Amino acid sequence: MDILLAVGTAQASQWMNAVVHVLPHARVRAWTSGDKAHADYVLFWKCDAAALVPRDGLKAIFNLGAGVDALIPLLRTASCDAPVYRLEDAGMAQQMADYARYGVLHHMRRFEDYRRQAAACEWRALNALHRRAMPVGVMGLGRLGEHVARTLTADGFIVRGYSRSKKHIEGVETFARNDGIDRFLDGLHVLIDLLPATEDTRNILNMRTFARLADGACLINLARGMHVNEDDLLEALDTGKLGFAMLDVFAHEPLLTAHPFWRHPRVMVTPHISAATLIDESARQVAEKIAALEEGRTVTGLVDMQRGY
Ligand code: OXD
Repeated sequence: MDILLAVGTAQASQWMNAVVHVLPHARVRAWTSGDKAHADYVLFWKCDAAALVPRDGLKAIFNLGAGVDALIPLLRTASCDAPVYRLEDAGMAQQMADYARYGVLHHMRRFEDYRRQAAACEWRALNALHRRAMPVGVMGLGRLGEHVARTLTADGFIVRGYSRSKKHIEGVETFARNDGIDRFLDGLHVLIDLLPATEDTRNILNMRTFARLADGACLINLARGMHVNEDDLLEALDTGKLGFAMLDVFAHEPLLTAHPFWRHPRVMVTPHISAATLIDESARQVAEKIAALEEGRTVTGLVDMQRGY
């Protein structure tokens, strides 16, 4: 079996070692410019569209990250119509839940207010928020969003979930796009974004969205920067409609030095680290899926090109 590894990041050699380890009987090669040769499977992350050209024997492409939004236009450029599988969790859900939980606790215990007070050497206890009185909303209930919603529910928070189609998650009040977004948003104290990046979700976090939240609410964006209308977010923070934003993803990454988010007193910026891809675990998952495909078994994580995720 021929595996073509097309990884355009500094971790390419780590991926090579991991893939060789989990697929010891396969011929694994790294993509180089001009390679149009036979491959059964292409494993792709942040590489050149030319690696995706239709090739002899190609059965599937594996996206070696959570989001397929960057891959889809490259497939179009390369005129490739092979099925695409995404990574499912592979250790990312726990990391997302850790990040989200940190943000929710930060908000509940008013650490942002204490940080400001401390800067002025002000010793003053504030009324704490109570977890049952500060509903948390998770937008996007895929593998990652569902895990975050379940984790926060288990922590005793009142959690609402929003997704394109109706999902049932024990203990979570769920809303589908057809129900309208307003009932989901109304009065949320924390809004966590884990939506996929599609044309439907572009700019979904805008002034209208923020206006429905509780005053001083917290936004945690773990999904994509293209979801945020940045001017609206800055205005909502400046007026106090939003009290705090924890942002891990941006429309343009790395975030430019001049960007106001860096210096905004109510924004915490992290450099797209909410869930790192765990290479060994991910390679194992890909190998299991390849084995299943080879045996004609059904494999989950197939990307729906029409929906875009
Ligand atoms: C992503 C990732 O898709 O880092 O953002 O996996």
